Amino acid sequence: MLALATGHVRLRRLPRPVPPIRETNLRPARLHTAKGRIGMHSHGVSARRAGLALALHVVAAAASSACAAQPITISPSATPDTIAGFGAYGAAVEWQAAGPHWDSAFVEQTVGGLGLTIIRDDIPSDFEPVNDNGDPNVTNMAGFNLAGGMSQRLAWLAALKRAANRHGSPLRVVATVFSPPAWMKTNADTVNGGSLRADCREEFAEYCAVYLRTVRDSTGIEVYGLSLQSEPTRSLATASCTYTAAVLGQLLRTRTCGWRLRGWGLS
Ligand SMILES: [Ca+2]
Ligand SMILES: [Ca+2]
Repeated sequence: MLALATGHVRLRRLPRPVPPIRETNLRPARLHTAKGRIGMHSHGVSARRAGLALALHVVAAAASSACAAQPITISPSATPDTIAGFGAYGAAVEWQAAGPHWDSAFVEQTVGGLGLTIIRDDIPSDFEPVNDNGDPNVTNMAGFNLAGGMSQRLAWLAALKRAANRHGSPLRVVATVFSPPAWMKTNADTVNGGSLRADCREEFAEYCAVYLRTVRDSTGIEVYGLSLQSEPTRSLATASCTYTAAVLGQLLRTRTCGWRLRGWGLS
């Protein structure tokens, strides 16, 4: 696995055999395509794919970078590590912006062209805009918002899965919470940090579990992994929520999602 924590990435076709690829000066990456760009996160890089050889070149970062350059050499002929896949986060347009966020050409480009096998989605904060009912153990689907951002995500994930099937590729979906719904938080907002209310942990579990079940039932995708919070120590002007290590540990040990998902036939 190669963690692309830093660097701008540019793709180009290479003649075979693919020479070693050298990457330097890694910075927060954007993967640019003809249809848009995709934020890069810690995912593996597959430098070769049937009929298509791709190389990732990191454009030299600004000299003012606070991170010391750490050259990495990748040799496609040696496989000391298992590469789990090649992944990215987001669609052609950021979910927070006005859509449309993707089209069939973009999906084909990412799955068929780039060989994407891992995708990260975030659970929209407006998925449960108000509490569905007073019982986190009984779900009222009428209280969940399947329109708007969620409908676009579901259509996009379904299109990714169809493309992966067409190309005979695996597809792993990982989900992340950027912020619980505002009504679950101490600051009653999805932005500017705040924390999950202690009395809403079971409600939060319901919110996550219903998302996972909805994705499965709508697209056939069983989400591979769930992150309960992206960047849990950072309060941002964008969607965010802060946790101490102790509280996040308590949340993990609380009856969060696992017990409910097993009851719904999810693992
Ligand atoms: Ca609820
Ligand atoms: Ca409920």
